[in-house]
Amino acid sequence: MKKVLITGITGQDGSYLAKLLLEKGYKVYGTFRRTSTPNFWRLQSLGIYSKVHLIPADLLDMGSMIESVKVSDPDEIYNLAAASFVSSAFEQPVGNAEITGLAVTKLLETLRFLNPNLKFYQASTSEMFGNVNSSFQSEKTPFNPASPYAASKLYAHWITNIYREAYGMFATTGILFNHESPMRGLEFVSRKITNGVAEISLGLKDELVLGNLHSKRDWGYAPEYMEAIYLMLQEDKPDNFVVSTGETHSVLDFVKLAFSLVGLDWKKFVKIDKRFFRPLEVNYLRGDNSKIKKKLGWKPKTTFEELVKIMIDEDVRRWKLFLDGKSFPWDAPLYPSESKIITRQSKENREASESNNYLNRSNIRKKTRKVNHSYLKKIGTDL
Ligand code: NAP
Ligand code: G4F
Repeated sequence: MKKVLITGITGQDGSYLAKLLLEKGYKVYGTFRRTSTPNFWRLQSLGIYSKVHLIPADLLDMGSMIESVKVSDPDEIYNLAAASFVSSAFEQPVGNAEITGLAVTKLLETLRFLNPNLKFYQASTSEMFGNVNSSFQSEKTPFNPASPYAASKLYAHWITNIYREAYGMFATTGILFNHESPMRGLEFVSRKITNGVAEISLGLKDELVLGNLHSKRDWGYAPEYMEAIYLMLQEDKPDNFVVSTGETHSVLDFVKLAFSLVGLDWKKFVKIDKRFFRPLEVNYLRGDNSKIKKKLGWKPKTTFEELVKIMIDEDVRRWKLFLDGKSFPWDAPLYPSESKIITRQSKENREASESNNYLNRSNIRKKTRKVNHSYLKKIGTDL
């Protein structure tokens, strides 16, 4: 049975990827952060919460990341964890650089030492293109990042390419354009709109406050993008791939469509607040997906109109459940029982230590002693 480690399994992509890989017969491990409010609603909603193996780890804590690799001993790692909200990277640029950028080098170093033969995926982003003068962005388009998040991701992207070339590691990147779903966080504009429109349509709210309506994005459907990244790691050689729909739409297009789907006029409800504008904006993104189509046979299936409808329908359904007195999964956060979490003390961890040759502590100790011994001999002394 193939084993996979997904960093950021609690996020939108992590949860869909976990579902996909479980369906493909993988043993799925995922890292999560211990927080005061548990964040397992996506895994619960997708019905896979009890099927994945959870390892507490934080990208800021290298020891915990090493531990997660050691315990899972994976064939493939998908590094999806990141501080992924662009606006908040302007608020916390240093933290973002450490989590989204530098931590990737630490992870690659860990793999270089522990298991340079496994397959590694890095979640790169179309944000790295920033504001460019090309109507489509491809793997060959020069990068011009326009946010601390994009700069951090670009560093991570380059370091992944460097490790591939310098050490021959299987290190692949996917340059994914925006992808959305009912599992998207509420802070991102797509879910903010569909959730807000759902509430308005049910009389729970009477306005939707947004920022810049004129930027354009290439919006795809998240589960399909997880198929694309899975295909990347089934290749014989590592590479960089753009994943996109090839279409672009403005935030205003999204708003108009969302309101029209519930039969309302957007102008009556949408307010603009400067609070939601960014110090620097990426105005236009549209990806050229010809490489992935040609090399991996992947292509997007869900249209923009279908995507917005999927999200609106699900948000309306959730709010109706709420009005009927039934809870959302995230109203009843479930913390995994301690027996489900693999910790440094747990049996599974101890077994992994014993069985992983490259990490067998007694082996390491023996080797160290041997090296010291011969070194001492060389310099004319011995114990
Ligand atoms: P997401 O929903 O925000 O999920 C991010 C994940 O990273 C969460 O599981 C989060 O854990 C985890 N995380 C954050 N900080 C961490 C830390 N310090 N240590 C360990 N884990 C941490 O993002 P997503 O939409 O699934 O995106 C997945 C990846 O693809 C990200 O790297 C993102 O930057 C990149 N990407 C996304 C898109 C897109 O359109 N969605 C496009 C291009 C690239 P918590 O649940 O505890 O917060
Ligand atoms: O939904 P957004 O916050 O996504 P953004 O900034 O494009 O980033 C997402 O996609 C990237 C891939 O290109 C990922 F790498 C990244 O991790 C993330 O998943 O904003 C989209 C657009 C922006 O132009 C923003 O200014 O919507 C505009 N917008 C207008 N009003 C708003 C709002 N964005 C948010 N979040 N909230 C608003 O009220």
